[in-house]
Amino acid sequence: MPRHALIIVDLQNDFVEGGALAVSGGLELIPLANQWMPQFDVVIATQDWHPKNHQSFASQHPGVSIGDVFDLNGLSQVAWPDHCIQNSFGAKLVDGLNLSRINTIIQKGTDPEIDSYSGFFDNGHRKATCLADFLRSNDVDRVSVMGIATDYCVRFTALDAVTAGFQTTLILPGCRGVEMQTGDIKAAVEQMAAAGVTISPETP
Ligand code: VGL
Ligand code: ZN
Repeated sequence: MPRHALIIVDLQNDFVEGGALAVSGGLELIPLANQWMPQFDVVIATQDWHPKNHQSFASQHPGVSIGDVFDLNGLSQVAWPDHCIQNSFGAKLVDGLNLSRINTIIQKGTDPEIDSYSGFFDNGHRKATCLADFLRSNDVDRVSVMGIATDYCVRFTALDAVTAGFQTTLILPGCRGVEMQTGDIKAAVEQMAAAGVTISPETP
């Protein structure tokens, strides 16, 4: 029987209230994730997992400020505050998330020279993580995506999922975005819809 996976994107301390790159409403997703996990055959969590010299950090580039866009090894890169540094508190999955229901954790963003918003590939689509292989070897044909941030990691994870051939749903009430510019979240949702992602306003 083909199976349905829940992909929980980057529910980590640095992305929720009080974190280095806090996204408004992030903490609200913890009870939702816990409530929804039992309804899926397979549950995956992604984890942004940067070395402390990650080149997406504004701190690594004199003269670059947080939010600036610069060229990183040929790719357009947003400069972020230091966040999700490997083994730090900020990189931990949020307290209260029911880890016992999570089948595997996919770490990404480990190469200091390239960012990795998607749980499937780095931003240059140069290297794949284990996520697609994990899903296929578990007979998954459908994925539903929730988490942080709608306009960054959720967006690129859902786009890569649908491109990889998985029937992909975005659980809208389970997502929160950065909204660096007004309209970013709306544009991200429209891009996912145009790519074939089903946008669900309902809870699963
Ligand atoms: C993310 C910015 C930088 C995310 C990760 O999880 O959406 N955003 N790193
Ligand atoms: Zn990051």
